[in-house]
Amino acid sequence: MKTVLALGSNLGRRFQTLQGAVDALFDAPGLTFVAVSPVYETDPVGGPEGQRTYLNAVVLAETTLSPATLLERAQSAEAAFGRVREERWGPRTLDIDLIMVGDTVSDDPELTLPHPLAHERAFVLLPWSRIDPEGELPGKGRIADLLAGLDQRGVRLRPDLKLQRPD
Ligand code: PH2
Ligand code: MG
Ligand code: MG
Repeated sequence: MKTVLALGSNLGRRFQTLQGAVDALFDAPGLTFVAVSPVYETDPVGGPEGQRTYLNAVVLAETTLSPATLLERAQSAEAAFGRVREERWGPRTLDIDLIMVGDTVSDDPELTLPHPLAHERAFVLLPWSRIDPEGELPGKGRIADLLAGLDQRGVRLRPDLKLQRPD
């Protein structure tokens, strides 16, 4: 199945953390790397005033894992980078969100798929569109069409930062 994961960091060594997340995600069987997006510097959406900007990127992969197992993989990578779950939408060293897993549609509160906010987040859709221009969010439509309706001013390309494929 095709899967799309979104990475974000706004605490600590943000770029190094994103590269570490890419490496950690593919460190075990069941997930095969396809592409990683450019890195974007993005204004924080929600959360407390005055938090730092995020670095965001998107990873495209193929998987044989169930959504629940993929979520565990993502959460262990978050834990490896010192993520402490505190305030909702507050600052974090590393956030890894499952955006879609194949055509799975689920309203399980532990793992809603596709991600319930992805269709309105330019910091997810813009990086994603760069590596998967024909991509679609199951039940929501083509990412290019979704992006056309969004304000993208808070999402700025960082051409000086390039993530490498996993080692
Ligand atoms: N993640 C959030 C809340 N707000 N804002 C930006 N710019 N980037 C994020 O990754 C992000 C956010 C919750 O996970
Ligand atoms: Mg998130
Ligand atoms: Mg998350």
